[in-house]
Amino acid sequence: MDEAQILKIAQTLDDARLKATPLPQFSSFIKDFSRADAYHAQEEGIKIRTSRGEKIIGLKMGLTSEGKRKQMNLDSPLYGVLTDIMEVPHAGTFNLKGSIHPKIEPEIAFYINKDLKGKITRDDVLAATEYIAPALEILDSRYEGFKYFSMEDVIADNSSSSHFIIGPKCTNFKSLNLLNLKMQMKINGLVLAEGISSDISGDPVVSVIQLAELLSFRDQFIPANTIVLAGAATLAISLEPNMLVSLEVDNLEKMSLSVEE
Ligand code: 0L1
Ligand code: MG
Repeated sequence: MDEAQILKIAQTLDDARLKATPLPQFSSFIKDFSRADAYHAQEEGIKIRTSRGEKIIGLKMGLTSEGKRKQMNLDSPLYGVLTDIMEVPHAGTFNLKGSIHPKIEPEIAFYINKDLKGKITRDDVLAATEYIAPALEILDSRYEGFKYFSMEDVIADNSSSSHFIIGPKCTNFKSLNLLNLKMQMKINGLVLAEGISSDISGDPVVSVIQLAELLSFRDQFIPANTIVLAGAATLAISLEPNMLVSLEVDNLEKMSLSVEE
């Protein structure tokens, strides 16, 4: 695919996001849309956003749970980029205006304070982590129907990222078994999604290792001072007005978000 087509995809997705108007999937009419083209389009989309003044502050891993991959009929983890305006404060309010079909999912975030490049180990990730935190990711696909798209469509659409919320920080995470943290997301007090931290790629730390590896295929890395959303432990739930979403993760402080119209 040539540069002009890639820029057009990035621009079209950016317009769809700003106008909250969904699009048909590009892969339904472009036959040679490769994974490399898709990450290139994602990168161009982020350049459009940073040219307007947004700052890159993080990265997200997506499709990290087996259930989620089956739900979306997609085959492997992917990544996206987080900017400052995507962050909603913990215990704050998310306004649904401007979203197309938003969903929310429970995650664990890592704050990485040293560069992580290429093939890294679990110990490398832990040594580079300043804190972990419970996190909520709000997804919003810019495609019609929010399902059955190809990996390339999703990657170009910045892996369906919309907003994210980082809960209270935990700096003494080294004493925790990060494979065995129960995660419960409640909506208006009812548990609607429940999993365990190992539902995130077998181990949320492995998800960070996979992110460094995916980035290395594009000669990139996880830079110091980056928030990493390691991925969801459960399926995502559609957001509706007047929801109070809370997330409880074993040994971490509870977090919440109010949703309004
Ligand atoms: O963060 C995620 O797991 C989302 C990845 C993209 C698939 C989707 O839109 O649900
Ligand atoms: Mg996610």
